[in-house]
Amino acid sequence: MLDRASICVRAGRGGNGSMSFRREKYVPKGGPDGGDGAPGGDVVLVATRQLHDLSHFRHKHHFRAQDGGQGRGANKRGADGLELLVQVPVGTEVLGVEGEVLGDLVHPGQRLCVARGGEGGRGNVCFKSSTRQAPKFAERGLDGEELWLTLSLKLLADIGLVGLPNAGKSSLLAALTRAHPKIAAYPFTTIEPNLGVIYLGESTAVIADIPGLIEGASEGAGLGHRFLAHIERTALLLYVLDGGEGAEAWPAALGTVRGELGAFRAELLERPAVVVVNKADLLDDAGREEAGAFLAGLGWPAAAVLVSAADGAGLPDLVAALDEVMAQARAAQDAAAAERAAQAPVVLRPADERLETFTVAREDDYFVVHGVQLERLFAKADLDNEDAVAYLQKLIERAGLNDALRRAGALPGDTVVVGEQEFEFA
Ligand SMILES: Nc1nc2c(ncn2[C@@H]2O[C@H](COP(=O)(O)OP(=O)(O)OP(=O)(O)O)[C@@H](O)[C@H]2O)c(=O)[nH]1
Ligand SMILES: [Mg+2]
Repeated sequence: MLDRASICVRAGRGGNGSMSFRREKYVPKGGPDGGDGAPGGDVVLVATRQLHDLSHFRHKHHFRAQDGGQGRGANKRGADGLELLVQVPVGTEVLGVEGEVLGDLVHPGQRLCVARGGEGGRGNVCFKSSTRQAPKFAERGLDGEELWLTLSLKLLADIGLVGLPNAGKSSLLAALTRAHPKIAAYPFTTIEPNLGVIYLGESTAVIADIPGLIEGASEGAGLGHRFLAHIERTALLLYVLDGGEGAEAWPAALGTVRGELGAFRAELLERPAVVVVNKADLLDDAGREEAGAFLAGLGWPAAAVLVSAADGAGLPDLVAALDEVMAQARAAQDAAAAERAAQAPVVLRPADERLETFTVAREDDYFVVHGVQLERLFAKADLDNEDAVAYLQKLIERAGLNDALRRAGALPGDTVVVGEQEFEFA
């Protein structure tokens, strides 16, 4: 099961604006009629239940949306670039290069736009004014956003089975659901998570059986660490202790497992829980009594039950306990989700700024200008076109860039860098 993948997404480039003049019979000099270029398509991730892991990203890493169409004469606008939909399984978390969370796709059909298409350039008809009757330039379209993302799949199980290796977690999954996980008398039989559906009264819940946890699992010992993430989103944890190990072993076993869960995410210790001592069939009367006393003395979990995955003893009680605790846990989860939704959405992109908002910094023998709108303007400009440069000069003069450059010590002939473009200060 592939639960992590890196992909590169690239939105479409905006189409160039067109530089064109009307040509009609008997009209010797038509006015400008170059249409605008269209924006490039976005790259959008969509959650689907059709996929269950990220294996289709194993060999495909690059995703590119369509470019916007170029503007044409007769005021024709280009066609919008089509957005590219990339399907990911429900439960996919999307991380940026720094590991920051960009989004979490938890509902089927949920969408997340991860790369925005570039703006289209304006056609020359836009630059017509009373003093400029025949603008001989148009803007270029902007590149679409391009970035690397990490996709991380976390199973969306309701109940997580946790315990030391060999405690009988997979056996319980098999006894409670129709799943057929591998079961054997040695530790680390389970090497990949197994899922099963359990019927709880009116509702159903998905149980995840993960590899056994050992001391150090939260730092990567055994197999546990990679899979701890899968139980992060469960509403309820079902701790499984090995009855066959005897009463003295249970507190330590529980302590080890809770220690690792707490080291991975402290909040896992607060999660609603049910504890079972499994393999009741291996216990004599005295052992069963000890188990009863141990479970009754625990105090913290919502419920504690003595069961046997082998002969089914105690399982109806366990199902009843899971049903009850699950209902409470779901109510708590819904309340938390409502609270998160009520908080203001995170703004990932800077708000659009004005042309006058920029900074000038001297670096060695050139000057670097940063400003969202200015950079956009330069990226769209064809600096080989005299008329485009003249138009740009007017705008940057008005925005105060020339003054700012002079104040920063720029002299005629110095190089000025704006985004990816350079020009000579005049
Ligand atoms: N007698 C008895 N044996 C059990 C019971 N439950 C599980 N076992 C045995 O215990 C051993 C381990 O069972 P698994 O279900 O593979 O244990 P696990 O916790 O999934 O183990 P890992 O996947 O290695 O972490 C197997 O030999 C099972 O047959 C039970 O209720 N009674
Ligand atoms: Mg197992």
